[in-house]
Amino acid sequence: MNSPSTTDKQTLDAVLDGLMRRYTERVPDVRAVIDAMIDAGIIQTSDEIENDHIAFRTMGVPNLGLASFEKIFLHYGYERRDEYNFIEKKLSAYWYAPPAPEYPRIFASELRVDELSDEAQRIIHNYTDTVTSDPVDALNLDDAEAVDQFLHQPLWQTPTLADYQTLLKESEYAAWVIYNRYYLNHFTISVHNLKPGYSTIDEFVAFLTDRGLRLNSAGGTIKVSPDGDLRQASTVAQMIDAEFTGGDVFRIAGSYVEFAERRVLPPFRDLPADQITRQHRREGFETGNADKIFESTFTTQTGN
Ligand code: OOG
Ligand code: NI
Repeated sequence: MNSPSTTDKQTLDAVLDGLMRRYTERVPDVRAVIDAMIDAGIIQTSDEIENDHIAFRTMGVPNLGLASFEKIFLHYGYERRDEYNFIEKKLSAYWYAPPAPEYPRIFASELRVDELSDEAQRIIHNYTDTVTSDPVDALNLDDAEAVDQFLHQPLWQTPTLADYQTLLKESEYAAWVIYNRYYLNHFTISVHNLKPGYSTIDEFVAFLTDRGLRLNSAGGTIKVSPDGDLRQASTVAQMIDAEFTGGDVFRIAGSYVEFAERRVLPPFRDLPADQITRQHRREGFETGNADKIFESTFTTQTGN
């Protein structure tokens, strides 16, 4: 890990705050989960929550996609790590390690647009072709306000409902990105450091279910990596009233909340609990888990 300068940290803090603020406003489940945790005495304030990772989705076309998007966080000292491939969903993803352990990891994915049908490609390019140079190159990445604006601005024209629905039939991911763009897709509550009774994903999922939260059931509620050490669950995305070009308003999937348990790796299992830190636990992500977590925004889960 390289150590970021104080100014880089201040900029990153401000960018992350801006993302979390808008995300909390548009995803009522964030507040619902935090309030339930406070009510149950698991935490006193939301500051105690450890954010395992945040996630973004991108459109893989020239001037956009991961090659453009990742420059923002690489600038703040994030480092690109493993690649993941989702053949059926036509997605590629990487995770990025943070510049210091108090920051969340990033999971960022990209739709391989050139693998879609001609019609879907035509629709996507109709919007994205208006971006004729990499917009991140034009950004002053040391200006937190400019970056915050960028992440929440329309990168292309708001789609029509007809285009959204055509994309939805072929790629739910494409439909999500054409409307939601770089809005934070989810943040992730680490459960393994919570107090006894809530520190395994099974216990935490039981708690959430008890409190009436609706969880993604694709492939089973709890997604477990083959090594058994990365265990994840997520809420079903909340619906937002989206306004389309032409004035149509339609309820579409917004963002969701994820929960992760990273188990202590076999060589460190005998270490006393107070000596366990992030580097003793399972790192990275898992294709099989992620494949199902993507579906948190899909109509098969939202039911809309
Ligand atoms: C990302 C889904 C994958 C994880 O932790 O494996 C994921 C998305 O829905 O964009 O978040
Ligand atoms: Ni995730």
